[in-house]
Amino acid sequence: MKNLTKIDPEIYQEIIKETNRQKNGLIMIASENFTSEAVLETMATVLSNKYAEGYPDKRYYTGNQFIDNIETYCIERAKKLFQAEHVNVQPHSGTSANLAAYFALLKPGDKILSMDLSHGGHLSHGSKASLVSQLYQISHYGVDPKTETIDYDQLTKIALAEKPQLIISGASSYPRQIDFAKINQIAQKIKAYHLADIAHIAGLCVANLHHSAINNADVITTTTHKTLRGPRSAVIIAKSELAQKIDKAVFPGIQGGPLEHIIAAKAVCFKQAMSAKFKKDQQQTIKNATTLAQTLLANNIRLVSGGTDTHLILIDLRPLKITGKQAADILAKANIYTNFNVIPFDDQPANNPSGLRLGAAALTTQGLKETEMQLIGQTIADILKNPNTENLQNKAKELVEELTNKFPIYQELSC
Ligand code: DSN
Repeated sequence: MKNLTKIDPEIYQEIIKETNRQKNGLIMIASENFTSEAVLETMATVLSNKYAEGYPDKRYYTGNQFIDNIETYCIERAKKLFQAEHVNVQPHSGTSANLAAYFALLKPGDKILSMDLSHGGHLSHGSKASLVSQLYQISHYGVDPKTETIDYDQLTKIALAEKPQLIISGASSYPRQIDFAKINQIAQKIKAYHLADIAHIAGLCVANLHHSAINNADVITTTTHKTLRGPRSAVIIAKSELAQKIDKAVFPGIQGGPLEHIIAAKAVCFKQAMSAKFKKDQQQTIKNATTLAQTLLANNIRLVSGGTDTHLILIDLRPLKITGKQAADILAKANIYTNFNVIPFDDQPANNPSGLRLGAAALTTQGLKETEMQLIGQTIADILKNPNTENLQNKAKELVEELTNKFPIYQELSC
């Protein structure tokens, strides 16, 4: 970054500090990951300079012959990776992808049935705080209070009573497998569209480690930077009969010029996600999350739903008498990064809820395996049970240093 160093030392310094923070900490935020150097290189290119409103061979600007090739590579790879009939690779983010899908499938005032935010759903699925709740009538399903897994009977009852035009499956803080086929059957019964938002589990899905949403949903949205390990962005996957509607909804519906440097980076990500190594890493992600969950459970830490089937774990902190924010802050002091999260039936507010969400995706990318997950799980359990013990925090910092030295990430990036 020789130009940035000279032109803007302030921003350069902050980038270096953030690089070091990522390299010297344990990134356990379930939605984060380390993208590859190849993806990082692609994002920092002149592709960022180009306007390309429209789609390959149908642009509103000249000079797009190479951009068209890049976007076509991205589309074709995405179709192969997701075994999809149609993919729109232009959405900037998961929320943009969801908004475009709603715009394609619904009219203002239509009804959406989605998972409650506090039970694991996502803001863009119709939370009160989101624009979505002002445009559509929202009802929610949730988890069973005993099992803390999706209550499909309740979902069916609400679907039959409300007759929504759209049912959304998918979640942000739900540690168990989602039965997309079952939800699809419910949607078909009431002639509703089914949108599966697989943002968190996309990597697991393409590695065949999670129930498939392909052929079990009309539209699938996903971000590309979580388990999929690509750039910060999203795509929409659809049946071919919805292709035109989806494309029109993305552009000119809700977006202008596509981010072609990010689309190129998504193409690189999709190529990497088709490799045997990627599949193996996704298997390891689940093994790592499972080991972490088992270690926490062995230390009497309560996990929502009693464990995990995925990359994600949700701790219920209520028995420990600390809040999610306290827990996340204490762990961050030891360079262990997690996030506070609402849990099902939480009586605390979203800005200081009763849960702590952990993920194993980034640590797995870094090369950590079960042995290390046991050490990390034991350390987190000790700290959560004794939040004010400085000695334990120092021990945790030492472990983090040892592991990040042993499993370095981004060795080519200067720090
Ligand atoms: N905010 C993301 C997450 O952390 O799960 C979802 O968009």
